[in-house]
Amino acid sequence: MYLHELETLDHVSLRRLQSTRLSELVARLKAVDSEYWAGKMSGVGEVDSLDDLGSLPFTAKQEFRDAYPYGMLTVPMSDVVRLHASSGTSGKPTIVAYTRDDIAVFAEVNARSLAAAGATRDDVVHVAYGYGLFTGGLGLHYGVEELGATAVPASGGNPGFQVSLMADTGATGLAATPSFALILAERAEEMGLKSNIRLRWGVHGAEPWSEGLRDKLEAAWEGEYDACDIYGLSEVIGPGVAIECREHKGGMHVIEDHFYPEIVDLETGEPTPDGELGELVITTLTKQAQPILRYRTRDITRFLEGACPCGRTSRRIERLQGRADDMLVIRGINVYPRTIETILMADSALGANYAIVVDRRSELVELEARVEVIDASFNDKADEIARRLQDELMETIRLRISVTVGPPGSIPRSEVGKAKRVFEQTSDEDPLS
Ligand code: DLL
Repeated sequence: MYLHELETLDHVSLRRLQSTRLSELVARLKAVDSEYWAGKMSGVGEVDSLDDLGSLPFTAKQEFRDAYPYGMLTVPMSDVVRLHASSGTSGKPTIVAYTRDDIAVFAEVNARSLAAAGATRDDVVHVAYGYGLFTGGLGLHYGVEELGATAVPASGGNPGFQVSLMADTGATGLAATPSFALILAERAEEMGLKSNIRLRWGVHGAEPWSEGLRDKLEAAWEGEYDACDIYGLSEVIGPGVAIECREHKGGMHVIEDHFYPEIVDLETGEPTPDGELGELVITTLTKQAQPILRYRTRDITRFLEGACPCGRTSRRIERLQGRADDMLVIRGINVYPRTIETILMADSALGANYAIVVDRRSELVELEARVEVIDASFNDKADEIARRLQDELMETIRLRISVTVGPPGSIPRSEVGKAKRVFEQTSDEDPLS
């Protein structure tokens, strides 16, 4: 563990620490002289402990757009040492700012995350998240350095070159989206370099992925490879908000001495009963430049019960179901792309790449799942596999989803940024072409 004492704090001490940090934060925010914060904090009374959290207002993504670029700052620009941005789906990006202390926290939470996944100072860590405005590359990079391991700032793209580099530098850890980690594994296989690369662990996140994809990833990198889920979002800090430990994969520890989590009902905003699915809401307890109160992440998950064998005492959340905004409503049935992925990836005859096509050419919207077989020996079984998957999808989701099974390599891969899995079809042109 990177910060053993803090990460194993008993419940009462952790809550006391969180309460102190929250009340200090609220007192500070009330004194900020800006239009945004005056509006946000008007009507907020005393906050002495976490018990008062529910009296604080939520924050929505739209507020970043309205306050663009600097309206949410709580410090003068002379204290800001870095900006990141997340590309919005439309319009202006979301700008996020960091003081020197924020950068130190960003490095700390990523060092803690890497250590949870199994990293030590002896690791050579291949960082293949994009460097730049995206928080993934620099966030993990600073975490690797903070831990004292060796960072290789490879960034995204150019998988052939990256695979050679991993073999040459002796990479033992990999930080990459799950989809890019798979592309690297495929390329290493094609180039005959698989046995020259001895990865022990990976931290994979920034996009939804399933248990089936984990199995395929761990099988692809062979040996002792632990593929751990890492969660984060730029509005809160970037990667390092929650991390799976290698001792008990199946849920992520929220780094809750910095990021206080709630799970609320999407519609009402009320806390969901323990263990039920809802929207993750996060309050930053220590951010300086741009703290955020009760941020509605739109990410759907639930709290997991029980102690974790790794000894960390922070609460755990389940692997994300997806974003509320990504939910498809097809003929009255709600379905998250990740639910479809879970069924597809459980099939051992299939490779790990897939696409979902939402066919909107007629009033009656149709869904199609496109997959590829894992190797050419399955090519002549395509029809049988398609029928099997259609039945399973029908049984689980209660929706007729047509399945098209292609040869290995038939689904396009995205080599930079987050994998695109869902494609809209509105004309006769193939949306994947
Ligand atoms: O994706 C930060 C990050 C970088 C996380 C590297 C993990 C690793 P944004 O670009 O702001 O930040 O996107 C945040 O991505 O609200 C989720 O919807 C999604 N997301 C992030 N991690 C996961 C994950 C980075 N482990 C948005 N599983 C979030 C599923 C994830 N979705």
